[in-house]
Amino acid sequence: MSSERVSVEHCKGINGLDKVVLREIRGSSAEVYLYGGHVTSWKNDHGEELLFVSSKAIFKPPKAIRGGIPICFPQFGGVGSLEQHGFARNRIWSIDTDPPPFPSSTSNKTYVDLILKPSEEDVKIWPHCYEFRLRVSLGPGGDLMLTSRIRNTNTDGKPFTFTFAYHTYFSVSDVSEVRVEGLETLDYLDNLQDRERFTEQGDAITFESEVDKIYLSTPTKIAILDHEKKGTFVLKKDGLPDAVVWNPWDRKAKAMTDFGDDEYKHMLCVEAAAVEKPITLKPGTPVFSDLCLAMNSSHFFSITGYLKSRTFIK
Ligand code: TA6
Repeated sequence: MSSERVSVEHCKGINGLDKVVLREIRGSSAEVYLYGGHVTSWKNDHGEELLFVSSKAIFKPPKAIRGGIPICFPQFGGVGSLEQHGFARNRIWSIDTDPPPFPSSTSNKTYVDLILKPSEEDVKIWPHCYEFRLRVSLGPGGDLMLTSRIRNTNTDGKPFTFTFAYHTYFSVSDVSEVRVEGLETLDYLDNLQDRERFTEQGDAITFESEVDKIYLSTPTKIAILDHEKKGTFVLKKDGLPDAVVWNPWDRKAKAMTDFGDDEYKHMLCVEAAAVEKPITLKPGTPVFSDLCLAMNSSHFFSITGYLKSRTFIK
């Protein structure tokens, strides 16, 4: 292992579940559980946790971990024949010991490669063969990047179609003081009104009640401004046209057994997703979906590009 990569530690987490801890030279870190290929921690170089994980989260299959970055695949939400948000988030992933070459250099990053393939049971509920490779990397500045490479390995030449989301739970100081920029004036499907379509108003989005919206064809950059923290999360996405914004607020919070009654005040989900137009993939070339998260300790929304045009959707 090259010197940069000594900061990759394989160890046991809660309930003895396998996890990988990435540490970056300047002090930022991230934790990924093989259960769900699930990032459960991302800390900046002051050791401050940037992701929300519920104090009541259950780290035990088949329950998905409440918080961090669950991966919704091959189905987002409850629309479809599968369980809510698909099954990737409650399967045990493996370390990918022989990943194909990565398109862009990650030489200065600390990273881990995970892989998920269907079990015989999975093929019974979703009759497709695939390889889902996930690279989780931590950049020199503490940026967290998730890159998914999904390949259809059906031997019968059949394509498959899926929806997808990085269901990120951001830790915020007070959700009623947070603003989201980048989704103004866009159309969205309201999950609280049978996915009826509406158009968002022209100002930054603020929160005073339950929200569950799927914003369509959004910009690749979205900012979450946390005034109290004097910080801005910058979310960049590639290959994922939509963005979901969710906060259960008080009533739904009380109804969730793996979520604290008041925890809704300190989290906001902003999810890079492909929901409106499912992705169809023929056997062969993989499709990429990138998510890059950065936390800028300033109010000013800074634009640093991680954009890459790499979509092979047929
Ligand atoms: O992403 C928003 C959403 O689809 C909401 O409708 C809500 O159900 C949330 O996900 C959490 O879903 P979960 O299955 O993790 O309880």
